[in-house]
Amino acid sequence: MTSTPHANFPSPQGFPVVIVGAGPAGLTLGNILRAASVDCVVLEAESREFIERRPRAGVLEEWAVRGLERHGLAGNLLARAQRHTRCEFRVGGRRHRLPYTELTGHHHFVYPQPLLVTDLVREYADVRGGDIRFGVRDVRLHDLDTDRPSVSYLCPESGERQLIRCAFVAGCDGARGVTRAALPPHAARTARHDYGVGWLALLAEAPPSSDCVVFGVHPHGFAGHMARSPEVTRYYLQCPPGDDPANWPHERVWAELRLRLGAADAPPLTEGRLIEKRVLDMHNYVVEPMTYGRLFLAGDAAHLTAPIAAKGMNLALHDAFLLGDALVAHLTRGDSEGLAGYSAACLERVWDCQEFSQWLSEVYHGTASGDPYRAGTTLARLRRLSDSPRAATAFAEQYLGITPHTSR
Ligand code: RFL
Repeated sequence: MTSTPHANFPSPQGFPVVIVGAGPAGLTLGNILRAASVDCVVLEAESREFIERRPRAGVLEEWAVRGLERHGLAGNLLARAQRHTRCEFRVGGRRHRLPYTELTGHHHFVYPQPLLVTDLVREYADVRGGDIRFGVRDVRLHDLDTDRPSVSYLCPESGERQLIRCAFVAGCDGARGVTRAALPPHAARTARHDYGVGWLALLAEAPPSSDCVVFGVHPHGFAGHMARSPEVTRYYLQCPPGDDPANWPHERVWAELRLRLGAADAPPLTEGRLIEKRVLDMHNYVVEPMTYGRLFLAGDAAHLTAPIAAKGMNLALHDAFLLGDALVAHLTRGDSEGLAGYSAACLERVWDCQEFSQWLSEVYHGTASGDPYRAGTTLARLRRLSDSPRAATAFAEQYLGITPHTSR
């Protein structure tokens, strides 16, 4: 994959930066480069319609939204996103509300990922005139360890291999992309963690049943409720890893959600048609360093955080901000400090989120583990969150992504 291209390519093109992948990371990076008049091309395997509809994340941290705003990318988001100020744990039939905005002064924004991607594509391609090629096949990276790398792909229209010469390659192609595999094993280490549980991820055509995110901690397993829009709500149900969604017909889903999210004086769940039903195995990985030669990974390509703590898209944006600023500094002013420190700067926040995700996973899954020791420590954690304002504030800071470097 990092080979020298030997084929006889029709007149190779040249761009300072090739971005592989048009998710939140790649599109944000492309927009930052275009705003600084740094030319780039985005290569995306799917169609524009597909990426603008793909449902995924919804919870954005305030610092990430401020970062988008700084780069002129948050207009629609600020006008349309909901602001969330608290979350709620339901345990043993009781509700405990954690007012994180009251504790920290910060809040979450809820804005579905497809809307953000739609905004970012429009701004990049239609407003800033950026080059984006959809439906590309078989992307390959070449000569990454030289100062003249290149990227090739099969053109969907002609079926011919096209070559683009560049100075830098940004690997923003997510968890199932190809750029991560271009890091030779001797040059990078991948740390992995498997939580050993699955989540049935559901989207229901139903208005939210609460004004905040709800975490149900139940001996049957975790259940989650997250608003996405006034019409659509995301729910999660813990299930065995690799479970078949067909094992979860409509009636079983709603019966388990009612049970696991049930609490005295909680309003009943508003039920609706299930428009997405898929099983996610909860596992994480981190690639260190996130760079090799002229390749810089960003977002899920470099690190996966299962949706336990709603961190993945936020981290993807963090990487894109840092990489965008670093590439602009290097390519317009010859300042290479940002590129040299890129991986280390990203990984600080990444590991912070990994640690929080691991902690929260135990809160979600401990009581259903069948292990009375884990169940006991889980309940102790939950009691501390509800009894100690200091513990609640520490939780809130991690949940909102507030770090000593938040303003970066
Ligand atoms: P993406 O969004 O996966 O985009 C990668 C893009 O690369 C394309 N691609 C290729 N293009 C060219 N050549 C190839 N060989 C290619 N291979 C792939 C893909 O088509 C795609 O367009 O990665 P990026 O930009 O790093 O963004 C990461 C986020 O999408 C991800 O972390 C979040 O969705 C995770 N996540 C959440 N994150 C949050 O911060 N808050 C949340 O509330 C939240 N909820 C979630 C989530 C992820 C979920 N799933 C489905 C795993 C909820 C769920 C259910």
